[in-house]
Amino acid sequence: MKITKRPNILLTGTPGVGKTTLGKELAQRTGMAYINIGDLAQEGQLFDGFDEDYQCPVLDEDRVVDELEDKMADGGVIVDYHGCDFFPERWFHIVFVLRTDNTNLYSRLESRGYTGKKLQDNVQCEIFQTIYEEAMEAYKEDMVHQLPSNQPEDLESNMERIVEWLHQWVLDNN
Ligand code: DAT
Repeated sequence: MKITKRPNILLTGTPGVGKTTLGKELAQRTGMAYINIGDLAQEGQLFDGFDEDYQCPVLDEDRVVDELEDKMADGGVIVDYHGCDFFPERWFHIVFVLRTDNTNLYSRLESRGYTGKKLQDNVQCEIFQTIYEEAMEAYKEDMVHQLPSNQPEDLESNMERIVEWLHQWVLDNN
């Protein structure tokens, strides 16, 4: 039996930009596996200490990488996380950084219950394009693509764009 090779996709960007929404929908449409790193860490308690500033546990990056290594080697995985520089570069065939306008992001995070410093810092993270720059440093520049994620139409067009890229990748690599 011939097994079709499939790529791994990284969805990254500031919290609230729509990674989970896009990732889950994409997984449903393509049959790829969807992995939310936050959920994975929660389930496996892959934490190392506690961040007093943000009142949240700190991700144990090494254990996350160990946990995922075998699955990533098989391909066909969509990874969702608001950071991207601790994953092995070789894992991914393409990296999408979702981007959301500030006012839009502000209200999304506010309705998620973020307040004060946490809210301000996350909006600033988007304004300073922190994750985009992190991605451009961690991966080959031509692998990194920004996707606008402001309105429902963006979700649809991003999905179409990724599905099209995926089909082409599968044709080229099998
Ligand atoms: P993330 O996983 O990046 O934290 P999310 O998928 O949980 O983000 O989305 C945050 C909120 O924004 C959620 O209420 C759904 C909404 N949202 C996501 N994508 C959107 C889009 N393209 N247009 C409008 N709202 C969107």
